[in-house]
Amino acid sequence: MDKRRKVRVDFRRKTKGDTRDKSLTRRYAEGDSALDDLMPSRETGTRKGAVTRRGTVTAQESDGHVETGSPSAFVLQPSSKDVIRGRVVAVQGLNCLVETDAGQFRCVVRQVLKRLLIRQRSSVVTGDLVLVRPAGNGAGVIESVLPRRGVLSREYRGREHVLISNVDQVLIVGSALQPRLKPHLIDRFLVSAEKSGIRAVICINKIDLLDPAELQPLVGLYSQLGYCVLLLSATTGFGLERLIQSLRGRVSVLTGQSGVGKSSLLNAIDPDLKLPVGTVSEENEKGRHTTTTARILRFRFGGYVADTPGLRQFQCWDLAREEVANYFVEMRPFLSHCHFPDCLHLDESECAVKNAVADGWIDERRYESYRHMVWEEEAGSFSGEDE
Ligand SMILES: Nc1nc2c(ncn2[C@@H]2O[C@H](COP(=O)(O)OP(=O)(O)O)[C@@H](O)[C@H]2O)c(=O)[nH]1
Ligand SMILES: [Mg+2]
Ligand SMILES: [Zn+2]
Repeated sequence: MDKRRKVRVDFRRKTKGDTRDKSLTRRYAEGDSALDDLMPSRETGTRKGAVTRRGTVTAQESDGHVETGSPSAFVLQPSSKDVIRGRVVAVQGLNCLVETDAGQFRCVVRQVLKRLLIRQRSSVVTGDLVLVRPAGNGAGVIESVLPRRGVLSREYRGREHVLISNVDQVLIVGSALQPRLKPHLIDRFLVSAEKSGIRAVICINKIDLLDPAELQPLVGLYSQLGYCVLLLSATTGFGLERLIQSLRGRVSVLTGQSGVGKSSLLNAIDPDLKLPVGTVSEENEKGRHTTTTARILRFRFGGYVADTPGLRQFQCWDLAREEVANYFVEMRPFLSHCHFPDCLHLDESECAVKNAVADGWIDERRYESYRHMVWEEEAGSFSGEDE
């Protein structure tokens, strides 16, 4: 009896539909406009709340071969030559705010493009590079979406939903103390970055709270793996020049636990941003009534940063445990040398990865991170937040 119930729980966990899903559903029920574009309701022109599970499945079948994240097909011939290239910096319901060299435009999406996107179960998202036809008075029409790269997405009912596109890099932010550094969390974010094919920069803030020499082993390890590591202090200004250099001219996403100082760092390098600091913003991110629309903010020194609570938990939505090892860069050279081709590098015999750990080629703590991730993946509870 007991045994049966256990099996059923595991199965449900595996199929996901867990916390993230619930919060999406709740926010959707509360009319969160940011979620409009994640929802299939536009398809039939039905109003919010009219989405049925059945509808989702039907559409999936007819268009099953089209991936949400495969955008090259979005490019339509513009209807006229008077189009300007721009970047979508915010999406609100049916409107997109597009920044161009000729200023900002409040845009709607051209009908024919909208229909094409709907058929592909996609929509214009923040970060998209688009061609805009100005319509006077700061209004415009989006004629095409240029091919995307560096897409961040999350899972919703087993499907990928793009949150933001054309991301150049993710800054994985931790703090030296308060809260103390969590290398396992860094490793998870690194795996997500590797899988998304997005450059990762490791930032350790609040370096003013301890002797930087204490972090040397960790900094050495990640540097050796090829990751850029920045030691920072939003309070004293230490390292901020290098941070600016790494953000300038790129689209960046910051990820990391609450309280590590992400907002403080951004305010310190660009006071115009005026982001809320401290527990208040933490509350907001979890709260019900704040806007969760993805937007990207422009730095005064050039470049953009995404300001989206949902992106805080930057993680993979469809990571299989068999592929985790591929995203630990130092394991790659050994993977083809295991005795079993489907080796998970856990308890198998003649495992080249475990041998490499024993011989000191692979850091033991990193290997522990790997084991944890594979176990969690098995339990279906991979989570980048909290621990
Ligand atoms: N000592 C110290 N405290 C910092 C530093 N950066 C931020 N803090 C504090 O850490 C807390 C959380 O900062 P916040 O920017 O809101 O973190 P976020 O949740 O990651 O955006 C605030 O009380 C900040 O004043 C730093 O470099 N050194
Ligand atoms: Mg913050
Ligand atoms: Zn192995």
